[in-house]
Amino acid sequence: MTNYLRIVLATCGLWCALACGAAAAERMNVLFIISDDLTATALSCYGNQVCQTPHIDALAASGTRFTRAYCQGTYCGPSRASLMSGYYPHATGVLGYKNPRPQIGDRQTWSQLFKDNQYYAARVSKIFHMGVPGGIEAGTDGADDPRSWSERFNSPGPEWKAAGDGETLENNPRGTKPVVGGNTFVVVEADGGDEVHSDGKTAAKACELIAEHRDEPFWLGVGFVRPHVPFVAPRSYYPPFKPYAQMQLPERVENDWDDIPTAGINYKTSKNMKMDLRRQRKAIGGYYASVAFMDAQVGKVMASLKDAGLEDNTIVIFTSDHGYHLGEHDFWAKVSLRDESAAVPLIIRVPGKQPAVCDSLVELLDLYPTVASLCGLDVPSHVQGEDISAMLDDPTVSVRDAAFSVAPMRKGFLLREQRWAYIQYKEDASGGIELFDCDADPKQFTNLADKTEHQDTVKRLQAKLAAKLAQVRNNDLP
Ligand SMILES: [Ca+2]
Repeated sequence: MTNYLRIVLATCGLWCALACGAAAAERMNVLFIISDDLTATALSCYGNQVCQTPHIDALAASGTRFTRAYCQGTYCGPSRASLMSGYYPHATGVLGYKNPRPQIGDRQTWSQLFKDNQYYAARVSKIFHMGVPGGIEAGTDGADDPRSWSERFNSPGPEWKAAGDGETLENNPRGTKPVVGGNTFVVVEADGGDEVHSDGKTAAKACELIAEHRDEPFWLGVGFVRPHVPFVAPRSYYPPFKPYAQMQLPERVENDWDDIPTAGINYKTSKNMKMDLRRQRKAIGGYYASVAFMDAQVGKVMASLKDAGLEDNTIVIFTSDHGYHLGEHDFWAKVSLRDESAAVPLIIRVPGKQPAVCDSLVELLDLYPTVASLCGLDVPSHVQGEDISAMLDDPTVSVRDAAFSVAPMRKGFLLREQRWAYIQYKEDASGGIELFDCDADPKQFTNLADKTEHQDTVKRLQAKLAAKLAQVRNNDLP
């Protein structure tokens, strides 16, 4: 009997060792890198000829790069609350700058699911909303959700107060205004190195955490705040974009605003920001320098992953919370539902999978169920996104025929199909409608919503949008 027991115990021990070893091998880490206010059009892997982003390009070349990924809200608060909670903004009602915890109760956020499954779940800097630059200057937690993390780290930085040569471009036509804080177009060519700034500190902390936690499964969120305004970067990132006069403004057409409903004129424009052509060109150069600086920080984090020997055991995601206008239609910044603002860069690299470019429509909301399923975790039933992991094996796979995004600040809704972009303002469309044929008019210059021959398409998409919104609101929340 004793011998029998010994054999049984030994067999159990061996089985446990094998099973646990196999489980550990399957427990891939997750490295989630999110930039702030980054338009895909500013990245060289998405075709930009001026702004070179070699580190993000390298990630794209070794992963799947999505060309039609859309955010669910076109500014920080709702977009981040949505992708982390798994709910669309109109499901939770988080349309502003709050975390979604009061609305979701005990339901798990994306990182919390991993934390609850024995992962080390940490964030460095901005994952849920944080005010930039104010919250970054203060080094505070912003609209964070403490239950999402095992540990969290902020990265205070000087932002617009950084020493160097600064200029306020916005609402400063006479050039008399000093460099200011807030949500303002300011460019600072900063003295000193990367480590002076929030993103330099974020990269350093992320590298440290990867080395420290290399022997346990982790979900690490790394939030860079550039290229969000103020455009602040060390001087060394500026030479490719100077003199600023060489920066090319986007193609513009006469009377472009004539067919855009009032609500569709973006909240920041060349006109209301009083930016002349010199300032517009400098805004583009300053934005690009911030992107190049952020790209260099991505490179440091990727190098630390390689140094830790974790490249073959870590899913890497790179994205932004929404896009950005750099002068298209004389629009600047975010909020708009045009492609430059509602689309996001998205790269997903899963060990063992072939690099690819995927043109299928995807949403940031899809990250939570996709990454959870890739890591073998049960996806909570509340999650409203789709599992797109099949696209990582075959980029021709499609799981949705439209992406859905909102701009609550303008009561705007976007339904983006492969061909059509349908935008309406107010739920009854009384604030106006825009319809673009993105095959014929990829830069969205001609609003077809009033054209007789397109009334069937308008009606179809209006009904489809109403059905989508009803589906979003039909959920398990009280
Ligand atoms: Ca943002």
